[in-house]
Amino acid sequence: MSDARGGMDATKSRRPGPYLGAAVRIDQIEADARLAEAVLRDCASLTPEIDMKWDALQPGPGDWRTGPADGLVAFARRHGLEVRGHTLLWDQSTPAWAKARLERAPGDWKIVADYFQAVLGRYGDAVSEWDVVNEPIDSEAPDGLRATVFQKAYGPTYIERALHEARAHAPNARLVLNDYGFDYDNPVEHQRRAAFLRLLEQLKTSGAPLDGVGVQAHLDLSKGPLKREILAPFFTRIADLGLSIAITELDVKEDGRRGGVAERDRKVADHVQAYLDIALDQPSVTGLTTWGLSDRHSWLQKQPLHPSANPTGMNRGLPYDGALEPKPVYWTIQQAVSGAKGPSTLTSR
Ligand code: 9MR
Repeated sequence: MSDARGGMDATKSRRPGPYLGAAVRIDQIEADARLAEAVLRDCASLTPEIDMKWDALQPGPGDWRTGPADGLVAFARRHGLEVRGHTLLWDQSTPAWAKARLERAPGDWKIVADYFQAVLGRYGDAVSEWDVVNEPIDSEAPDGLRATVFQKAYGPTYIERALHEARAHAPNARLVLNDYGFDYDNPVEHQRRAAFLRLLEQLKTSGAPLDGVGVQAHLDLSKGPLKREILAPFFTRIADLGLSIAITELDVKEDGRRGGVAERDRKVADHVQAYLDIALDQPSVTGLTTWGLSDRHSWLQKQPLHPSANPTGMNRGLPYDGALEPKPVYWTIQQAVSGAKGPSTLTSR
């Protein structure tokens, strides 16, 4: 493995900075040489956007489809990149057959144990960090925990059990809980932060093998300014528990999508700058992953628009535009992570 912490150009680093990574799909990398070039130029870490989810790996009980995940892992290995394993347990990516079993036989842990054994057995050496549970928080639930199929089958201790199970099969990987909605100053996100911190404290107190957290950071220009007084203490509380923090799914949803492209791109870049100014001040932040590289592949293109938004064209919330040209936010991210100063300093890894 390369030194992931060196980022794209370690010689320009202000300090050994956090790694830079992106969510990718191997079919898109293979189909598009410019995307592959961008991945290799910018990334020290890859997250499979889809291919390591349970419904992708095992759509039927005996039906394993590991081709794409194997391909991604092989690509990462070939180029000395880290892989973030995303994700072992996520309600939304649990295949229907597994959900049915969990509902039929609540309390029977074997289905999770078998799945972890198979996946961690296959990818254990290749993956440095696992999102063991994805999106466990629900601000509206009385205990702050989402009523997932796992919560219903096993009760709230499913998270702790999942961490122990993961540790048994992946002794060296960093084990992480990953969630969204921690970024803004509004009542829902305030409750989400509080519920997440409560969960982390409980897990540390009970001795669960939790190494870090993933803060997704799906930013949204309509949700108002990012506030240091809100975000910095949140990161500090996590760090004080001895946990590392990875920013795992950074992107920006635009609000109006109106005005010229330059103006829109500046707003996106300024928002990310504000976020990274706060987040990267926290030394426990180990890495920064964007949820895709090019707007062309962004999940946000399929999301409902804000009511006032211009319905034509793309959301411009990732480092590269739809034609794989870097935008201002690309340089904001490069500079924040590695100290690079602008287009003239772009160098290959
Ligand atoms: O971007 C991903 C999209 O292409 C998939 O259809 C979807 C379901 O697998 O997952 C999206 O990624 C999500 C990630 O796994 C967890 N956090 C929210 C991301 C955006 O929905």
